[in-house]
Amino acid sequence: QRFFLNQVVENSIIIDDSEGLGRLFEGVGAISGGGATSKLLINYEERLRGQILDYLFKPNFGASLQILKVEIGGDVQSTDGSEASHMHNSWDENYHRGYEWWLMKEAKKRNPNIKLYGLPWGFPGWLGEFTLSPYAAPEVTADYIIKWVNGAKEVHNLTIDYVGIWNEYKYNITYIKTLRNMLNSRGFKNTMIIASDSRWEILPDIIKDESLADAVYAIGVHYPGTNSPSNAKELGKILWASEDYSTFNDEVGGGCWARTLNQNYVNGLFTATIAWNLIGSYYEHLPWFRSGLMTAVQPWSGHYNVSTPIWVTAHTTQFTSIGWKYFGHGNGVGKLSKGGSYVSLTNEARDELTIVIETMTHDHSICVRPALPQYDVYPQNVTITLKGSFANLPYMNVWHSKLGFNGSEDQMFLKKKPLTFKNGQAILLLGIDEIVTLTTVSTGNKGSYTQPPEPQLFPIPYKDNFEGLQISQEPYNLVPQAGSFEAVKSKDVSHGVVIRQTVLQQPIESCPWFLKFPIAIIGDQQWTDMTVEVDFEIPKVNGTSGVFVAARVDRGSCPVESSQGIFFFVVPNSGKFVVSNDLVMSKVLTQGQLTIGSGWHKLSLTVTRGNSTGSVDSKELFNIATPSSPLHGWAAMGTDGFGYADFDNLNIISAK
Ligand code: 147
Repeated sequence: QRFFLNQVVENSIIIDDSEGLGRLFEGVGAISGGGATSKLLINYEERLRGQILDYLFKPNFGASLQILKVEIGGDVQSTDGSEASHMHNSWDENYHRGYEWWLMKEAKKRNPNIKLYGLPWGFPGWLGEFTLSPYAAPEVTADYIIKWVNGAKEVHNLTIDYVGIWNEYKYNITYIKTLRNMLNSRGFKNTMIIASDSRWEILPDIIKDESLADAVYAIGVHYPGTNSPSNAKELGKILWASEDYSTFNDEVGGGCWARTLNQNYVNGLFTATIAWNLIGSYYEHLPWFRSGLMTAVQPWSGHYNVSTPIWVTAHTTQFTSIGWKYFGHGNGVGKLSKGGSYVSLTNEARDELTIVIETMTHDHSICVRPALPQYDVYPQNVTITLKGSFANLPYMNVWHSKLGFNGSEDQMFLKKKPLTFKNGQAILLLGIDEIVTLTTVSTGNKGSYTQPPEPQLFPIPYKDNFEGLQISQEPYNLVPQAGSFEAVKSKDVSHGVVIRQTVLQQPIESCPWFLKFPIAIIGDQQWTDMTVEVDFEIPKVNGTSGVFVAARVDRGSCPVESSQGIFFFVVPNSGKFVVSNDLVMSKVLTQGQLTIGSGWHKLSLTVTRGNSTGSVDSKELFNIATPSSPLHGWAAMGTDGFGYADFDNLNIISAK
């Protein structure tokens, strides 16, 4: 009842469609990728994975997302790992790699109306004819992207609604126009281009180049801080916040997301907002831990967390559809006089109305970027006046959230008593850090499942012979940070399914530097002592010069190239082994001669507080004092530069 007190009228919201409406609403979405953000999700047991997917995609259950944006894997490190390209090489085409296909199908299964959007973070090296620019041969890159769009359709029956250019990198006008023309001529007229998934760089080009403007469906801007320059608004071109949020998903994260979702339209006229990321399913100590709408990082225990941004999202998504329209500014869209904001939306028939109000305070809604100028919010009474099509509404359904701070509990997405209107008016008492949805829509629902299992440490001993994997899939729990690792059938029947590092040449990176050592990490970044073994074979054709197994690998993401740890390399090409304190072998601890034949061999590394030993095929090659740093890190395996190498029987015998 505390919402409906009759107190002094301080503030008013007028909802009126009689002078026309504002822009078309194009949805709230989230990103899987950029990169490997959903990596651990697919390893969850079916039942729990289904629950998580319901919280994300199932209409009238949780976040009920309207857009799913995924990475078009490019074999490059793209934040929390690297995602596989559908064309590692010009002569290769495969639409069964990675987890984005699976994820898109799971999303569509739950919500056939969800829109799909693909964006590359980087590209395999053969594109651009080895110039390390994807724009050197625009038709080749456009063909590569369209092959992905076509693979989605042919292999998975997925319609890709939107494609982007190159995440957070330069666009190229010729390329954009080429992509548009080729999409049209190859039967994908309805696949729209969003550009340029960076900041506002493309705006002046769109203003002065009409044919570029025609090629681009919407200007997609990252982290706009809810604002658009006036020439962007005046242009009338569709504006999207095509990447936003990226904030730790506690209460402040929820506040950031609530303020962003409303004010992206109120201040910036953005009509779609897409969160990075969908689900934080990557190991702790990789960057941006818990910066997803929810978190699921323990496939081995089944533990996951449904976080505040899920319910914040529901406040908009459960009561709107793509194709609804916002009301005009001052007629249902605006700022509250005591702080906070409101947006109103209606469907085409104008027989549904949804109003979303947020009163996030400054300190409780700071996002990771950009800086948020100071402002104040106070508790306030708001008079809501309905005019036009909705003047005679008798009542509206009320959904309420209050983010909990200073020891008070979150109250998320709770259905309250309906708000009754008398003569088209009602009064709402708003506290701070609240979200209220007033709506004629009656299908809202807070879905729930019983508590997931308790968290557990990574299970040791850990053995994987990879026999359980579908061909082309990535190994479970092994997270590529550079290169691409996938299941292939070994020529040697006794090895069955093995894991191959598949990248043959330098990809066009998303990182500010080149990553030259394919590496996949596994386990727990806090591990100090461990014994790790893996079998390997280096194929004769396109083989790498060497392979390694490692312990205490202390970092991932782009800095993985400078990671420290204990790396045990076997380099048959030069007839030696090398033990190095870093991945790039600049800090050699010991080395020696080693002659091994072709075929399978076993590599084994044991690191303890005192000493470290390593063997090949059970023959000890070194026993050295363990270097003083780093003190802990993941286990890892990988290759000495690009080229094929096959791995089997990964065995983490002990680790703590
Ligand atoms: C974004 C990436 O696109 C995402 O993949 C993810 O890494 C995210 C993490 O916050 O960051 O890239 C950005 C890079 C720089 C800025 C914004 C986003 N920036 O400088 O404002």
